[in-house]
Amino acid sequence: MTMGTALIYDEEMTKYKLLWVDPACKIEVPERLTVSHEALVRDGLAERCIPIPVREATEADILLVHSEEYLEAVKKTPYMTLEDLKEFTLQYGDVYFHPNIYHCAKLAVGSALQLLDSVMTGKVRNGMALVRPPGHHSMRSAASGFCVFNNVAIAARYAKQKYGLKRILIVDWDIHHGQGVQHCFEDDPSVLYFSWHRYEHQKFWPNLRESDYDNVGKENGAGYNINVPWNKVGMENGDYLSVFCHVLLPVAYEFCPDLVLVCAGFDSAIGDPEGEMCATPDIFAHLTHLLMNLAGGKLCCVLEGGYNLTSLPQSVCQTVQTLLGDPPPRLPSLSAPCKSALESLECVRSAHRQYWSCLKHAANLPNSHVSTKRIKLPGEEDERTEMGEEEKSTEEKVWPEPPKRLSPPIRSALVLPDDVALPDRCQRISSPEELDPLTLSKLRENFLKDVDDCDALTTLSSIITLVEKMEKNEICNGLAVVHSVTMAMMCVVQHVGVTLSNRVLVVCVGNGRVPIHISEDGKTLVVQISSEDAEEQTSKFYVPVCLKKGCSDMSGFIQAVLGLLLPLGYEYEPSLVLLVQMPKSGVCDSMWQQLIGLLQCFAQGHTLVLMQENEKACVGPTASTLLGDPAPPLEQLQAPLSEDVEAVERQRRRLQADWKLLQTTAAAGSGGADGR
Ligand code: Q9C
Ligand code: ZN
Repeated sequence: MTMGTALIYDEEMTKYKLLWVDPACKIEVPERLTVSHEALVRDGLAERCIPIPVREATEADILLVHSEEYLEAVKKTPYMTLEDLKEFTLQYGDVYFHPNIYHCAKLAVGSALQLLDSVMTGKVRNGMALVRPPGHHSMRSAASGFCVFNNVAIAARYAKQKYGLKRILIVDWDIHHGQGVQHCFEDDPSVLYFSWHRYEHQKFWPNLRESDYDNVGKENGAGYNINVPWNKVGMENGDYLSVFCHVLLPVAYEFCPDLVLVCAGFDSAIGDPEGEMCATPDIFAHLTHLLMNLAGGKLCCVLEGGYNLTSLPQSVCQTVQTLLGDPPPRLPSLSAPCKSALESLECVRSAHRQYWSCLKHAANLPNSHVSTKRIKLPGEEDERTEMGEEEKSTEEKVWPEPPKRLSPPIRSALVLPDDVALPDRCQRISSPEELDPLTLSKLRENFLKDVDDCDALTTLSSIITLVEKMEKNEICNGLAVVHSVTMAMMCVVQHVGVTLSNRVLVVCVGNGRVPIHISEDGKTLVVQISSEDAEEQTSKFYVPVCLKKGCSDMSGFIQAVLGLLLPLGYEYEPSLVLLVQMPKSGVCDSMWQQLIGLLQCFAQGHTLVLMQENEKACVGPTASTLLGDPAPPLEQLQAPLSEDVEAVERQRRRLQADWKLLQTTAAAGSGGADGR
């Protein structure tokens, strides 16, 4: 198993700057890199990474994407006078040149390639390259938007050429549209490009018609370019997560990439003068985590934008700490997606429904009242803000610094029968710590009154010990292999409910009655994926998903996980996740591992897995994923059965009034319930 996170940084890339007055370019400063790197050092993250040296890209590398004429022109810039540089700069938009920028641009490309090589040769699992200049705006023959060479586009071409990769996913979470990347791969089905970007009906830079949602790619590449235009500023965490759950992740799992590259711009974070969005730095922990189990964990993040010198380093730290394997922090009080975000979501899903089987059930045409192209009528109100333009741009946003993410001393602890060997790197809980007499007698009374089984009591007590240590953050997660998962499930839910004002997300995989009283107090939210029809249920806290072939059907299963379970979990915000594998569930190891990996985005990674004694073969894979190893990739998925798609959709529609993150359209009345 390849582990480790690469960090690529070289001070040399801070050694160029704007030499004249240009308001459009003054935000792109060397300090962007120094503050980011210093924050990684200060938080003890840099020392946990594997440092990889930069290199200069070769001409052959650069020519993978750029024209010879352009390379020759840029090559001359180190020898130009200030006047020549200004003049040279003028032919491009929102970019500046400096005598040292050509050198830095070669290092930026070389950094991306060093990162890629380290990941592809198995030296590290994943990594981050802190580079200047950024890349995603530069075109075959043009600099643009602070970018000289297209670092990530070159890396993708290089990966195809050198390693023969068949499918590469590029996720561009920078707040600008990476039109250079889009253009490079628009007819190429082997590179799936996803970008969200501030658009405002084409009023925002780079003001291109082809940045809109209906630009889906050309020829063989049709369907492999996904644009999510934001038509309002102020988008929040819930808006970003909604697009991940309902567009990017389903398509990404269907695409099944060999490698994921991220155009990691942090101008999409709060406080950024360009983006003017309101997502907090800790959202990047989640965006990163959600991508970390694709492609067997091969994930390369390359810095693009990010101009607020407070939110940028915070966002970089969140990203790198997650790459290192620490579970993401809790995201309290997520807001529902706003109406404008839902309009964009609806349009994107509709534009792509003919290309992706996971989106086949999406609304065919956006609601007639929805048009992201519509130009605002005079006098029509802006729903997001009543402030005038000047006021808006001068007001400084404030947000709390993300709290330090403290990892518990023990990552994974197991409660196992004596005849099951303890997997490496785990701790066994064999003798429960002394439980208080009240807990013990309750255990006896509730669960063991007719079983005179001293082993069972020890097991249940050990599980309680494990849960208590998770609550105290002494242990991150755990696995218990038990004689009866139903009894253990009851025991945990009762115990947690009694001791704290907690919420438990119970995820049941497989058939069988869930022995939990569903009350409307919200102490538990149960999601069960099975082949049994339980749809007469009406509680918002019990979500049965019935798949025709049960949990052995990967396409239906992943659809339910991404489109239902993830948004529900984010909105519910549990303090503990209880994942139960019911007897004879039929779930295959790789799907099970993907599920465990994804669930670690909740409750600071506090997941307790329960499995039945006769599933011993699954202990190793389960423990590995709990420890943070990447889940093996699912093979390319078949189209899900239409019955299954409908079953997932029925639950989504039933619940979307109560759980706003399940919304995928801006249909009248469904969006903006809180006025957003
Ligand atoms: N309001 C990247 O983030 N436009 N480039 C500036 C001033 C140019 C951004 C206009 C923005 C380029 C990599
Ligand atoms: Zn940007």
